[in-house]
Amino acid sequence: ESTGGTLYPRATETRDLRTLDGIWNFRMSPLNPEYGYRNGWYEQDLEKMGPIIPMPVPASYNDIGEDATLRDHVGLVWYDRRFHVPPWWGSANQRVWLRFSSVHYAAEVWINGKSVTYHEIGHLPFEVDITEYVSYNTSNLLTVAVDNTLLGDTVPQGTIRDIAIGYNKVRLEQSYTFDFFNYAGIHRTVFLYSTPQTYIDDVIVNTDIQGLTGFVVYNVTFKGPADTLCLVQMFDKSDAQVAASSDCAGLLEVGNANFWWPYLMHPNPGYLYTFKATLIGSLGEIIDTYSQKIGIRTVTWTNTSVYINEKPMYMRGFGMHEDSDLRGKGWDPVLWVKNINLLKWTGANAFRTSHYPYAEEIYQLADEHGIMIIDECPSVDTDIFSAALLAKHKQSLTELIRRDKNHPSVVMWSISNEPRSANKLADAYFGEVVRHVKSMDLSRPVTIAISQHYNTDRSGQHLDVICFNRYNGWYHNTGNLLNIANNVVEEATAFHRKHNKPVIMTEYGADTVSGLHLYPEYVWSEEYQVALLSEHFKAFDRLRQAGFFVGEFIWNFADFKTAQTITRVGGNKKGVFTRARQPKTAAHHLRARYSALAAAD
Ligand code: GCB
Repeated sequence: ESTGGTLYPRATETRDLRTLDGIWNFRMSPLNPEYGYRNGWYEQDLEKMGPIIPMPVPASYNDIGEDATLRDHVGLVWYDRRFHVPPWWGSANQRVWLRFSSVHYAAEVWINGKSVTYHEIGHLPFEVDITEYVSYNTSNLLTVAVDNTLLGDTVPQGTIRDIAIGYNKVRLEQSYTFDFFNYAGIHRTVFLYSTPQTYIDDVIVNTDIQGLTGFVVYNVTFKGPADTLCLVQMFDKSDAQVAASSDCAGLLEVGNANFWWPYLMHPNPGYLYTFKATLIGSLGEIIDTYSQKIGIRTVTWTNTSVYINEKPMYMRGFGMHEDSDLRGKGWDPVLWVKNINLLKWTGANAFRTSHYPYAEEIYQLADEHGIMIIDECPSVDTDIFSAALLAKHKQSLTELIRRDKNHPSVVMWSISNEPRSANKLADAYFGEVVRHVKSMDLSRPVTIAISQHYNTDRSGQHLDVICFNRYNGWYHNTGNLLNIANNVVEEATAFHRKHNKPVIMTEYGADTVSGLHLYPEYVWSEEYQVALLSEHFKAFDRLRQAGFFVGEFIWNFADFKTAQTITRVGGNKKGVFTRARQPKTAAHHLRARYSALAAAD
């Protein structure tokens, strides 16, 4: 049985943890998708059956080799490795869990030749109890088949066609409309961990505030005998216990609480408590424990404003990507600690996980630093609106909300980026998606990054906050800086008038080749990017006076890789940082604005 991998794996006094990260064996499957299956690639070591290449995990496989067929491969690839399970896990009667934090796009997993789980949709974790499949006194073979194929009902959607590559030969070509490279592989950490037979299965935390008091409404769920008891404790930063309860579900009260504040709405942003749950058996013995960091804060909204802890907030940030040289979308702590440092250096207080859920460690960093997140599901350029797509779209949100519900940094759900929402079917479709999100979480506003005209869009009426993307001075009126400020003010105002909801601009920007200087400002130059930013800043200042505008997000934080087209020079160059995370002139310009806003918070 495969579950959502709800809790981030942690070692505790009752749980052991190791990662299976490292260098795995890897083989591309030939065009025929059945080939590896028919030849039993899942039941023997890949290296015994033919040529393999070493493949780092976690990483995208695309940019590791020197061969375009690996980069552009469509269909199945196979990974395997051997691992040992500590014998004491067996003698202590522990369950053995295998958890993938993300495999893009679909994965089937075998242990010692037996299929143990299948998961579809990238960027989201899945896990399986493999206790009955593992051996303790020999090594175990772990095999993963990964399929990167995107079709009309995958999230996100794509199209596949055969293209001729010579006499009687074809290869598959994947196309998609979204603007980032469809990197694939085992993208995040693979965990092997143990729990007791009776174990904590989920912890749900919601917080509220009243004056100086914080309230934590919690629910600890477990698998095991119904008469299992709970102990719940909260500790502050200095490890002093501030609240406790012996109910598995209940309410904790923290007097004089340190609330979680965004950077820099408070001198001490990102304050986190430790929430510890313990299962206790009938003899008073400790059965299982699990700890996680939580923040006490509220998010509320009206038709003009969004509030954190009852204080109006204004988001200043970035659209981003999980993207870097060589690693593609592979989780990389070096990259992300650097990214967070750069975010804070600019004075930003927010980012959107455009256009898919990011690695869980990134949300943990954001929690600690007080960075707000608009958490986006993997549905980008949503189109066609079939029942099959709707089911999968809802599934992606089920898994996203299960995974991220306790992060104080997550202040909004984005259920799509740039859907083709002028389509008649979009109304009912997004109505249903929003209902689904609300059935899981009422504590955060729901949004979509809309690109359709406010008159033709059929999604906005379902949302709590309107986000819109617009490329004035770039795709519209290329090279013309003069109308930007007025256009932005008019469009944001029109969205607000139509829906009577708070409005955020989630994308604007200009492709910029680092080092290209052209004056007077000319497209693709650093000067043009700076000037285009300045015009948007004028609009944002006017909109803030108008009283319904709650955030600005430049596109993009850093340059990133895309599919090959004649409009992308080595990828999308709208970053204010290069792909190597060095500032373009615009980064300094943006920093001056964001820092001034931060100082006025
Ligand atoms: C958009 C998309 C984003 C693209 C960007 C661009 O509207 O949401 O994914 O990268 O435009 O630069 O074209």
